[in-house]
Amino acid sequence: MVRGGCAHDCPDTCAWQVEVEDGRAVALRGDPAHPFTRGGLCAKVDRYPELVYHPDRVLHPLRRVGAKGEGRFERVTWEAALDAIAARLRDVAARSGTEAILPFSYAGNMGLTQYAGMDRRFFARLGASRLHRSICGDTANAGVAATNGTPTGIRPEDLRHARYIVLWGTNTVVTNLHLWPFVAEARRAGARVVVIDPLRTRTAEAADWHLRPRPGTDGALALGLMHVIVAEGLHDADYVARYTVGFEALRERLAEFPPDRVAALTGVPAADVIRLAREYATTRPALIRTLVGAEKHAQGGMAFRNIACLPALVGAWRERGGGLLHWTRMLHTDALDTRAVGMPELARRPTRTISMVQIGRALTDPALAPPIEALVVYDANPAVTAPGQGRVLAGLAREDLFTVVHDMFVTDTARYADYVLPAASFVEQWNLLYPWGHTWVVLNRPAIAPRGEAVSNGELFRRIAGALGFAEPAFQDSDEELIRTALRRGHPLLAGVTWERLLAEGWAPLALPDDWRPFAAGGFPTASGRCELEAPALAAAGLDPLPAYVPPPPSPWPLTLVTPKATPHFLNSSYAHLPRHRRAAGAPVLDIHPDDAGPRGIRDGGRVRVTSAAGALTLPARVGDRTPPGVVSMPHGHWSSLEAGVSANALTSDGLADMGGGGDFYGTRVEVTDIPLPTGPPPAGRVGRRVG
Ligand SMILES: Nc1nc2c(c(=O)[nH]1)N[C@H]1C(S)=C(S)[C@@H](COP(=O)(O)OP(=O)(O)OC[C@H]3O[C@@H](n4cnc5c(=O)[nH]c(N)nc54)[C@H](O)[C@@H]3O)O[C@H]1N2
Ligand SMILES: Nc1nc2c(c(=O)[nH]1)N[C@H]1C(S)=C(S)[C@@H](COP(=O)(O)OP(=O)(O)OC[C@H]3O[C@@H](n4cnc5c(=O)[nH]c(N)nc54)[C@H](O)[C@@H]3O)O[C@H]1N2
Ligand SMILES: [Mo]
Repeated sequence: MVRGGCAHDCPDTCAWQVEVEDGRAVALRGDPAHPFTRGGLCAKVDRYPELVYHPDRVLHPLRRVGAKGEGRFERVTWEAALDAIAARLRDVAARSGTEAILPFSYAGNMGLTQYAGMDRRFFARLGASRLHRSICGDTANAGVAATNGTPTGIRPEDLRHARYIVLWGTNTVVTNLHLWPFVAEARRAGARVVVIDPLRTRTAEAADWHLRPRPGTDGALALGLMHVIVAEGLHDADYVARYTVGFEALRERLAEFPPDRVAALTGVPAADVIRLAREYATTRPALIRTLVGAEKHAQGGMAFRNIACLPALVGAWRERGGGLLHWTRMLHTDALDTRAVGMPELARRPTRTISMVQIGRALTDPALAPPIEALVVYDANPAVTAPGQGRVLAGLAREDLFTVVHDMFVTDTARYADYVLPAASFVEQWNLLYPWGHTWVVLNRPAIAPRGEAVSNGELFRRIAGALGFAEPAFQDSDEELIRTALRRGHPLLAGVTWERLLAEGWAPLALPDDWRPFAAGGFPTASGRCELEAPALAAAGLDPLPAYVPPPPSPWPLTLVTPKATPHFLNSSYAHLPRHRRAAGAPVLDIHPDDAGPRGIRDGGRVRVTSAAGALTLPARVGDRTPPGVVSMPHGHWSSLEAGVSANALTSDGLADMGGGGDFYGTRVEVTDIPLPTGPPPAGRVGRRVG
């Protein structure tokens, strides 16, 4: 048995144990002793050896022999691949400068060692363009931090103490499974569970009460709640006076958001706004749980900024289990020596930054100087996961673009690669996991040797650095050494979190006090040291310093498309190509409300055409109340190559949110039209084609 943990981009970061027989990983189970994940794994990874030994795994370097996108490759040696890659990178650098080279990575592997280690050292030293890795969480975090100075809220286990739980734009049962037992525990003790989500998700179905704002209107809903709380004197005047700034200015702003107007803006009935405000303000401890659902909108940052004002207004931070539960990663990055791991000082000069959300634009922008001529993709599958897929694919198809993809499979992105390099699976590599959904550091140690010629991200960039002749000792550190480096800083939160303990036990908690209430008595890490109901720093960034919501301009497209993580069987686009997972998830369908289906002549099960400014696709409709009127939805993650182009991002907008550099793609505007069934005689072409 070898101890490890899951490096997927997921708040749960499960600790697991791998059973190994004759050098083969035969089974995987959750570590029952781990206090947060408690022995459970999810439907994605509970049979992880299926992925490790999958016949489609890339086990050797591949060179493209077909057209871009076609997916035809031949096997080459590592030496040949590295020589060719080094030669091409040198060539691009000589012709157009090193900024013509762009890394594209996200959190396919989100352990510190493999997410932001040797790769960061390599691209800093190379002088490549930087990637703004902002597709997930940055907008939400910027919004929460605008109010509280940090995205960090309470410890997730303390949710069990809450008696009023608002799951705001998060589908806990599907996306954050291991938090659900804590919700259930609180509920057994009498907690009420409220879900705020336009869609009727599995989590909404499991809640006591489901409120359905129109997508992108949470900022207005939060203002409406604050209006009622202050108008009825339900706020905690003592907490507000001691630990916040800007209450009087906020009160004036709230006058603009009475329940009737908020109902008109959000679609949530005024009576429900009032009731939620009263229940939230008068039940203790009251907890709001957010992740990222409400961020992917034009005003997503402001929505989180507004939501984050609520706990301070009612003094919810005072009680254990009260406040905001949002993000724990910052505690880990504060504690670990992430700088010593990534070594940003290897960069000799500043270089430009490209937004990952707008990678399609960057790859196709004729005005971008220098253009991106070489792209190195790892830990990501942007052909499926980046918004505005049409432009992304057009960019990847450019004949003058040199693309290297490091992955375990020939993904839809890898189909466009000049070289595909084999990546190690989680059970084949070292990693230090620093979760964004709990406060336990988890060590992953390799259980088996990498299959074939697969290598970890760390080893990949050591090899490319070697091929380019980078002589700095920074490029000699092993993956294990990077882990020891991260732990070396002596930060108080790492008291007891040692390499030796992690090796022996697999995981260890950040050293937080047992009864940890971060803002029970103020102490917000803002400029003022208080919770900033009015935030002057926002004004400096050209944003409203007060909680705000501005109705969006009218759109020519009548419906809003939300494309969430809807199945427990996919992790973004990962697993969406494995037959068992694909079958379990089912083929994509478009959820549409009868009020929208009826006038369009759309029937349940009938095929529909969905069109947006970015693209169009055809799929079956499911008519019902999973979406409210005006909103349609299809799941995210399906591969275009496997689903005849039915991949959510074919439709999505690649605009930016107001803060943090995230996207606005959950607010994509679309139209849906019925595709009539063929009727009458068969088409002329087929008539008379009888043989004989
Ligand atoms: N099974 C599974 N689990 C996953 C993932 C996965 O792909 N599959 N992905 C992982 C990743 S990368 C992440 S970031 C997390 C994300 O975890 P979540 O944030 O929980 O997931 P999302 O599906 O992005 O969004 C949650 C909900 O927000 C709703 N939503 C959309 N727009 C709005 C809005 O304007 N207001 C409100 N109130 N709600 C809105 C959507 O309908 C959706 O149900 O999940 C992680 N866990
Ligand atoms: N429409 C729509 N678009 C979305 C979202 C949505 O809900 N709707 N969600 C957004 C969010 S929140 C996120 S986080 C992004 C996620 O977008 P991505 O980060 O692109 O996520 P994945 O699709 O999981 O792709 C990760 C890839 O990394 C590979 N991988 C895994 N481990 C390793 C490793 O150790 N090394 C290397 N080199 N590769 C590895 C996997 O095989 C997989 O192909 O998608 C975003 N896009
Ligand atoms: Mo994400």
